[in-house]
Amino acid sequence: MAESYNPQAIEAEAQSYWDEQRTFAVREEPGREKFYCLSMFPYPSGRLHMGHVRNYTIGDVIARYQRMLGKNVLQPMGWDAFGLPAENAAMASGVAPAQWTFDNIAYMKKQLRLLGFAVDWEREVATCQPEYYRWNQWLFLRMLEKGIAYLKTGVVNWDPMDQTVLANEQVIDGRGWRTGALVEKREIPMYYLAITQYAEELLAALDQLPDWPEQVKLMQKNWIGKSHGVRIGFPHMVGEGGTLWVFTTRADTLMGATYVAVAAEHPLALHAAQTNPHLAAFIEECRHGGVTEAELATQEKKGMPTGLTVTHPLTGELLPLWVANYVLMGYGEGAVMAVPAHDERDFEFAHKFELPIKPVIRTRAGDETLAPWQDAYADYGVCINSGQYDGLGFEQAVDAIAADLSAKDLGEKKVIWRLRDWGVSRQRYWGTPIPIIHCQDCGAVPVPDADLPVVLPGDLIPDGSGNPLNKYAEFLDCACPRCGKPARRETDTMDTFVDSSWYFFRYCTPGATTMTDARADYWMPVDQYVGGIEHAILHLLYSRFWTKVMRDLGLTPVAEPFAKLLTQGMVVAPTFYRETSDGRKQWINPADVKVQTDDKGRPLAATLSADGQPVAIGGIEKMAKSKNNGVDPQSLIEQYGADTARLFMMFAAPPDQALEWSDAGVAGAYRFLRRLWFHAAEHQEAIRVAGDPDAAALSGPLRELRREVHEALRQALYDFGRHQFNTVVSGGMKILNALSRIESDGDPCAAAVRREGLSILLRLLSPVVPHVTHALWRELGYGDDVLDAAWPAPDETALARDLMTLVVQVNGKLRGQIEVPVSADREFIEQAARAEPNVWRFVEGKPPRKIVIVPGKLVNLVC
Ligand code: ANZ
Ligand code: ZN
Repeated sequence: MAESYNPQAIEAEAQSYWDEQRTFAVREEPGREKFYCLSMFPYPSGRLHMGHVRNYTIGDVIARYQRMLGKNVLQPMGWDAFGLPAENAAMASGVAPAQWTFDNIAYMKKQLRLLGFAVDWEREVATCQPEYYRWNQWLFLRMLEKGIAYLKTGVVNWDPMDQTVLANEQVIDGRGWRTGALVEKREIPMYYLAITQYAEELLAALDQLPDWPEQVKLMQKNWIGKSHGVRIGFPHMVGEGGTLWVFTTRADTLMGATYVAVAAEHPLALHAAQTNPHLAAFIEECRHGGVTEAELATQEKKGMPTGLTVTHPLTGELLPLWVANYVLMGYGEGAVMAVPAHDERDFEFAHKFELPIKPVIRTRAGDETLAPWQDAYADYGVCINSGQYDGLGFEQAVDAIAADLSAKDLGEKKVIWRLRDWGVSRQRYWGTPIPIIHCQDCGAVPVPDADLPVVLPGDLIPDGSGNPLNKYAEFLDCACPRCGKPARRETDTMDTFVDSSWYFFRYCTPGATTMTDARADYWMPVDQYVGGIEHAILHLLYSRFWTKVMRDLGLTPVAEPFAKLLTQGMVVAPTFYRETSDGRKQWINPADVKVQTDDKGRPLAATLSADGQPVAIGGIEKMAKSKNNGVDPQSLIEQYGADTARLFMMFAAPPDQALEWSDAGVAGAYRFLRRLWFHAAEHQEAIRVAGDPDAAALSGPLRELRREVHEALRQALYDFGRHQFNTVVSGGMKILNALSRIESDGDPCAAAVRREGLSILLRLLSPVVPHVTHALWRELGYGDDVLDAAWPAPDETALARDLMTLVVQVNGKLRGQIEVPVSADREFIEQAARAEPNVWRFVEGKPPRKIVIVPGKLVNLVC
């Protein structure tokens, strides 16, 4: 074999071996345990980044580990191929979105292949292919039939200059990204998927996902947002009179309500605006504000009185009615009873507009009567200033108040949800066409199944003025499926979250002529899903929902798509910058910087390599273009090879924690692989001819050394099971260190221990560094393919210790320690303890009065 480690040659050889053997192509094998290992598929942006490399390496290590355990492992890969960047690229460079996307896929696929992932590429899916998205359309039609998909008006961002709808990310500070024009809200008809019909199950089933991170489950839970509260009516005399309903989770604070506020779109606000131009202008202003909840929570509190009043349902007091920008039309009743003493937002608002603040809950400090109030007290406590409800705790007060309101027909307990139905219509080109045809006579008519897929033309070039499908007659013009008259095709496409909601089913059934088939019943659910925490809410929730819809349509027996979830940590790196003359930070790539460090490796100062002048050291941050602190995986692989990249990634941090980039760490990983190669090359001949170690015949250092190997193996196997790959790698390093201490190759016992030790090491590390272990497995004559080898198991006889260490005490004080054979009897231990020089000094040679022996632990001599 080659004397020196040549990763490029080794990796190319291993990869072509796997390709020729079709090593990772799998089929269903009923009766054999399967393992479906899935990493979140990438958006084909053009190049892999380090986050991808980390994600897919973690997934690959798990997949290969499970395969070594003997399971039938499916690890597929594909492309989340629809989305806005392809349209932007088309606009910027004139390359059609389909072309751009497939070019990127080809390039990134080459990069992925260089990393040696154990992927069954015969199952590759790109979501922009008609054979994939036709099933988005097909399931959408089934949802229409079941009333899960429906049409409703929704609010969109409208750029008045470009005459186009903008995606949320195209609105920057309230203005269109291209035109800079003030963005307006427009109401247009859109399709929604009734995910709220599944809210209860989506929430309850989280409890049946023990192998999901708690944090992710909590985020889903908050997003679904089940609120128990009371719907309370405030009678009013507006128009012909009526009742204004609010929703509150704090009915116990009803006696502290000092005003009532409605959303700008609320009918009472619109009514008041008819005779109040100021209010009308304010409502108009609110229409330009943010739409997301985060925007509403953080924006400055604005409001205006309507001049109207409503009646407190219990006291009969008249309360002023305000319009406030922090009240959402789409939540609860679109109206709140405001209790400034106990709600942050109401407090801020009341403070600003000098509305009364009335405390009705005892604070823990008992200081509620002290004015002026600094802040709302939002915790629970007993009622005060609340008449007959004084002294009641939260639940008692809510029950009593709800009962009294109910007697007047002005209240009832109610559960509401934060979760909204999923609006899937996008006024964008590069997505799945919504399979609807608009006919003047028949209205919105579903495309018949036989006419699916509605194929998206791939070569239109958007010019910025909206969806190019709107001007493309070949797509637009069609016949009404119902009456045959000329009709117009729907040009909205589906939210790209649809594409990622079921791709894991499609991987199971390549070539299927139905949405899914029995093969998916074998593979689903995904046993291990690996991906970024940024998808903890929407992608996972939509996938869970889509799967449940498929289940209800009889397409799968599976209710939850992902049995286990691992959310990997970020890849972070130091940042460096210089300030430009106008005070902006110019970020400098770490590769162009020389850093001086202290003896603990902490950075002291940095200079730009090009000019030797200092640069400022910024914080450690997520690798990103904006901070110019990324390292390109391609150059890493070219310099060191894929195994080094993989080894560094696995060794530097546990998968779920942040991984800090370190050039020294990468170089260290490379050195280890070189040492491993060198060790194997040096002892190749001896290993090839050596036999198996005879456990009984081993003694002394060789026996001890073999014990170390098996102990490291035992620990590493445990760490593999809990996905603690960094300590798996350090276990491998321990084994190599132990084997390096074997001196002689001439001694057959020594050669046997080395042979066994290296075979353990290669199998153990094969999931992490598959190429070098593949090559060495063959070179050392262990077999053809390390992937077919049995997963190593520690040998119990090797683990047994010859000697044990006992602590020796004199009168309970630690005075020394002794090593005795595990089989030593009491007398032997006593003699050894007394012979220990330090112990001898303390007992002064006198026989002790009593000797206590705790087996395996200590000896205490009582004098
Ligand atoms: C009175 C009150 C007193 C409230 C108090 C809180 C604290 P969750 O838990 O998220 O369901 N609210 C209700 N509808 C709203 C809307 N359309 N827009 C903005 N806020 C609204 O929150 C329920 C609480 O959010 C309700 O309870 C209401 O304020 C507010 F000391 O009512 B509360
Ligand atoms: Zn028609």
